[in-house]
Amino acid sequence: MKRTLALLGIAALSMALLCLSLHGATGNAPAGAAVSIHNGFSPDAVAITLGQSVTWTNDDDRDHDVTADDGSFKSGHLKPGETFTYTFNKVGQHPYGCTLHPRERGVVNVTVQR
Ligand SMILES: [Cu+2]
Repeated sequence: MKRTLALLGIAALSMALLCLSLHGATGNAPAGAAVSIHNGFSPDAVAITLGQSVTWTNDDDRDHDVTADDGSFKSGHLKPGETFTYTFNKVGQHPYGCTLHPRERGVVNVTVQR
């Protein structure tokens, strides 16, 4: 009987630790980064970890777009107030720009989570 109680105790403890570790894992993974578009991208360089996403918001009074140099992501025309979110599943530097205004450039740096 005492043995059964002890085993139950260990089982409960294991469950608690599991919950704690799962909670910790999600706690370590913030949503990612946000970029405002207004006469260019601000900030023009953001750093995230693998699996996180970046959300761009057109805070300007004219259309813009977000287009990766390698074509891996493409927002299409973003009207004022519209947003575009992309989740990055590839490590490395992802340079992008606005095809409507070629001088507007940005980069997303994706690293492996530690
Ligand atoms: Cu633009």
